[in-house]
Amino acid sequence: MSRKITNNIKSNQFYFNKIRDRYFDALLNGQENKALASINYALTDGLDILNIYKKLIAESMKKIGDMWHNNEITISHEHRASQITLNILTYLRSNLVNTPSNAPLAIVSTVEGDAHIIGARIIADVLLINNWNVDFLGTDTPSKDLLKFIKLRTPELLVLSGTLDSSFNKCKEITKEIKTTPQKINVIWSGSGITKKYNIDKNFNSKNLISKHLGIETKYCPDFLDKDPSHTLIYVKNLSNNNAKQVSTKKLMKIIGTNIQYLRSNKNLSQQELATKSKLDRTFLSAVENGKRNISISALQKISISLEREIDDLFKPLI
Ligand code: B12
Repeated sequence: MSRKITNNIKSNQFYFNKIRDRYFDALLNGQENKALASINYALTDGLDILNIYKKLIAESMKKIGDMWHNNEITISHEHRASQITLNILTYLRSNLVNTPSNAPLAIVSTVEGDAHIIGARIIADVLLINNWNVDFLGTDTPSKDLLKFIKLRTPELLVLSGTLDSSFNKCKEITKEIKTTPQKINVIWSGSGITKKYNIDKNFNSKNLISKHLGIETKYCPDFLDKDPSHTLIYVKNLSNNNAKQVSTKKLMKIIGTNIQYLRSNKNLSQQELATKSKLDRTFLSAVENGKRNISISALQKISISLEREIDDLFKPLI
């Protein structure tokens, strides 16, 4: 495959599948160097980090899991693949994270009884890469101790990952405790134990929706629920935007950028596809999405038409 791939090819399923299969083969055969090489290949080609986590790493681990459950490989093969994946995550983290010391704090953990670390670790790393300080507690944190720790550390955000069906009740208990205290902590949960059981395939950004869907009293609900780390990241980015009383130009640029990114990803469009559709340059669109470039009304109009939304929709945080 040519190294000079275009953005269109990068968003192409064939391209993803090819690199994912290389990564998967390396995991299956215990070849850490090859696994790392395929991730570096994707990075050099400019594949964005969220897609590396979601499409290469998570999908490959799920494939390994299916083989284990079908008795095609042993649990030792699975353990080896999980360890290689954790090493790769450490490699990515050490290359991409440079969190400022005054960044807000998030606590990320799985719940009591749940030993599945990789989903939680991906979310922790996504937050770190996006300038959060993260206390990552790993797996199987006893609820009592977690609650004590939260009181001590007073984070802005608590992220719970639940992979087992039984994790749902643990998430519920912890959230109820937290929402009963005067501390104002945003709580988000996800993980396949919750999203599969409750059939969550879109984001739930209002407590009323979450309450209805999960059958939990609104005041004890998590603040956001989605299976996709990208949407969660957008929600998290908007946490500070939502608190703004008077919106500065800089904040408005951030809100507009985040909204465009959110609506684009909901339509499954790559940056290049949206830029082409709107007759704009991709690098310009990327800077706008990151809140780094001021955008003219005519360019905003083109984008809102491509996204099939009213232009006004782009000015207030959508999630
Ligand atoms: C690897 C694995 C293990 C390893 C874990 C190793 C480790 N260090 O993590 C080991 C061997 C320990 C294990 C044990 C068990 N496992 Co297991 N395991 C898996 C497997 C194969 C892969 C999990 C994984 O890492 N996936 C890759 C990650 C990246 O995906 P993910 O966790 O879904 O995370 C993604 C999203 O869900 C999301 N996400 C996750 N958390 C969060 C949080 C937020 C806020 C957001 C936004 C998103 C998000 O983002 C991630 C990236 O997209 C799955 C099979 C599968 N198809 O998933 C079974 C699976 C999870 N295991 C299962 C079971 C039943 C068990 C055992 C009970 C088996 C047994 N009989 O002993 C034990 C339980 C141990 C325990 N106490 O937890 C079941 C769970 C069924 C259920 N719903 O309850 C599964 C689904 C297998 C199956 N099909 O039955 N397991």
